[in-house]
Amino acid sequence: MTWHIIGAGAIGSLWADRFHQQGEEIRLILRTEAQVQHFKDQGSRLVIEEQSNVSTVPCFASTTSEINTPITHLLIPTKAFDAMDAIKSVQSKLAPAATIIVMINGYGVQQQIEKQFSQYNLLFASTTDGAYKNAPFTTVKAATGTTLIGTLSHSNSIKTSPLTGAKLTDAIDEVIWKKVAINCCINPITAIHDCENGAIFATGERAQSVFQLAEEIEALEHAMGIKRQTPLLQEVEQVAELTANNRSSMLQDVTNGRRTEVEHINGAIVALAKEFGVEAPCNLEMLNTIQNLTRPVR
Ligand code: KPL
Repeated sequence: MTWHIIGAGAIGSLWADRFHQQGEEIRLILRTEAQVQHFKDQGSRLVIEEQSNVSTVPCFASTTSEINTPITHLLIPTKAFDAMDAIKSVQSKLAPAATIIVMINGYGVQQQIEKQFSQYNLLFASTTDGAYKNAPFTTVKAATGTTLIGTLSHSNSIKTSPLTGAKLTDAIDEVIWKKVAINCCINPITAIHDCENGAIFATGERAQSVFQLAEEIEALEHAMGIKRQTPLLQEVEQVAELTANNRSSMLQDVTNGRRTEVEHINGAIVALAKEFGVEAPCNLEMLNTIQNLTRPVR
């Protein structure tokens, strides 16, 4: 099987490594000729660092226009705001019943993709793997998490996961929601205070914001008819403790002067709150603060 992967981001690189270990061929789809040339100049391989282990993943890379065989298996591990354009950019190269796996953060884009590309075998995945890039084609694997995969359209059920190691779920929508709820409470606090996940309760001010964010999200869940088993605050505490030394993805984006996914995280809550007639002032404050926040690159 040949896997096409959009971009050479950290999570996509981890999956390229896994595909390679299973003997599958990997083709990266890069945005520009210059990126393809850079990749070739670096030896046409991705580098994965995990503690003292370094592995390399040989891959073929091209831009979309150079693809000349239909794409049968496509992984989209992009930022939430890039996912829709990513699919559109390769649509003319997709095989009629291509399997497309969308592995993005945030909430809302998945549903838009589901609506617009329902002719394909669309799957959505959510991962707790931790990884970051420390050079253009080099990824540091920080934590092995769990990846869950499933369909949003319940009529389109699947029997086996096309991603070896990813667990099938028939409730991927709930998994995606649960993750975004946690991200809403952790990520902006870490980005605003330049702190690791473990420090979100370190001051009264931070803790107060986390409490309010969680409260607003639970009120929204109530309005939306979403039932939860565990209080959101308890889940946030658990994840913050488990990932205490992590710098959240939003903090990394802010630190590196990159666009964050806040519109698809706290922004998704703000939009839904409006739709369902509930208040979400703290989520709105996080959205505005993060949008205005840029930290010098270091
Ligand atoms: O998903 C994460 C992120 O950083 O985006 C958490 C769970 C907060 C781990 O860092």
